[in-house]
Amino acid sequence: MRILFVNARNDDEHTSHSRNGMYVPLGILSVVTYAQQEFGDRIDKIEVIDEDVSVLDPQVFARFDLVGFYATTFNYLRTCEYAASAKSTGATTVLGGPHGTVLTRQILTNKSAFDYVIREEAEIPFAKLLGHLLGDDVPKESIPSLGYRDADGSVHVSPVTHINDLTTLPIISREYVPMDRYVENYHSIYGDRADLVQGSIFSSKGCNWRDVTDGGCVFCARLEEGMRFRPIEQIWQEIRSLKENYGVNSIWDISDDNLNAPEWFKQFVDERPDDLDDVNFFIYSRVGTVRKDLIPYFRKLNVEEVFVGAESGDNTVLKRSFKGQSVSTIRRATSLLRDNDIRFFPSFILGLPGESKQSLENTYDLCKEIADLGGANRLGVTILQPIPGCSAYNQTVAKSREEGINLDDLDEVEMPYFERAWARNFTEVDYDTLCEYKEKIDAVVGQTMKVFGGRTETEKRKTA
Ligand code: B12
Ligand code: SF4
Repeated sequence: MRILFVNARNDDEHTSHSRNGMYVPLGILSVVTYAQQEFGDRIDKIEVIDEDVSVLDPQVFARFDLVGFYATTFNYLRTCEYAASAKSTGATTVLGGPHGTVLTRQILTNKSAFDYVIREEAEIPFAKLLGHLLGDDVPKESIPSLGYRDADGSVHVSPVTHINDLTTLPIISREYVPMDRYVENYHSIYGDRADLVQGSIFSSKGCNWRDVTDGGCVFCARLEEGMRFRPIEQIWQEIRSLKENYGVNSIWDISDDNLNAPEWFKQFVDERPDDLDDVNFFIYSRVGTVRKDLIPYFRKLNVEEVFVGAESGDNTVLKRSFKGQSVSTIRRATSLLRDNDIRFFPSFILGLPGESKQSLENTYDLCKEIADLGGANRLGVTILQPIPGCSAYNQTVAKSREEGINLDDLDEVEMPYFERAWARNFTEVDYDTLCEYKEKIDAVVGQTMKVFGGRTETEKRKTA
């Protein structure tokens, strides 16, 4: 069996992320590592093409029997094109990742290019599917998280979703991707950080806040329920191997919220082996969990920067977004970090529920205030995108249904429609006003800091 995994580059209409091509596709690599461990010699070869760092020539599909694709909503159309191309050479195709997880039924109904869709965490379901395809006694119906079509075209989606026990998975291998290219891309954007060799890991899955609020922040499309942690010893072992094999000296922990369980975090820091005390970290946190007692631990871990979801400078909007924080908690967290010389990267979202001219003004003021405060040298501002998997997407679909527009059966999500429909129905301003404020914030904050968060349509037209 010859297997190829593909992460297609983003569809043309979507701008790419500030960190595209700088971090390896951990999800694909985890599925590959597990498959290799379970099947060893029964697999003739496994290759990975990450189009964020390599070019894919569709002729390549002819060399493989099975092609697996990772898709978000933003590279889904290109993924469909590639899957059709792979199918035309006789390969079996499998789709995984967030888009297929949310829209499994729609995809299998509308796109014959995909033979299988695996929802959520795929290490074990993919290995079972591989067993099935290799002729082992593994009926398709028994495979958790699997969606497929029967001979008569009817769609089946397993009612059982497999949830990984994170203590049993192997360390993710990076040997399938060109590690040096991610580092080159990082240096080309962050020229002042030529000393930094970055690598990513995940220490946990899940977010407490999402669990206690039944879905969490209105824009969040992260899917896993419940909190799970990897063994601390294994995480440090993985970091050691990144350091030894690739010279990594800076870790981005992509977990949903690194301070979900402060006591776990403290233990993680305390168990850091001495030979890794020169590695630094970029971590994520909700503002509420940036606490005084954690500051010494940030120091001990060499935390370079804390990404904090500030989101808005308006309390009403924050409340309606189920964010669980207020402007004063944002101020408290940013000041605490600044006062302790720990850099932070605040991000804001425009177009939250109930957004008005006044709330946009409040956000504009808070962005300026944070820029003046010091302590951050970059800031993110985006306009809310109702992506499949988040509550804003479900609300937009439901509202459109009321208006006689059926979006329930679609697998292709036209983001400009969703963005506008969301702004029209759930905010007090129109989409153009959101763009206007994004440009205003970019302009004022951009005088002293790097601003991320994509371009508005006016800006795209200017450079077209
Ligand atoms: C790290 C990350 C990134 C990195 C990606 C680095 C890389 N090359 O992978 C960067 C910063 C570049 C990035 C960019 C973007 N991201 Co991002 N990202 C994440 C994040 C935080 C973690 C993903 C991760 O690595 N998890 C750890 C691994 C082990 O798990 P996993 O990826 O979920 O993989 C499992 C399954 O998906 C599945 N699987 C994965 N691959 C495959 C392949 C096959 C064949 C199969 C069968 C299964 C399978 O099995 C895996 C193992 O269990 C998630 C949030 C989250 N918690 O998932 C958002 C997330 C995936 N990103 C998201 C988005 C929207 C984007 C952007 C489009 C943002 C933008 N506006 O530009 C871009 C574009 C990326 C693209 N090419 O499409 C959304 C996707 C929502 C959606 N419906 O599409 C998420 C869910 C965050 C959110 N907004 O809520 N992202
Ligand atoms: S955006 Fe962050 S804090 Fe909010 S629910 Fe998602 S992971 Fe949790």
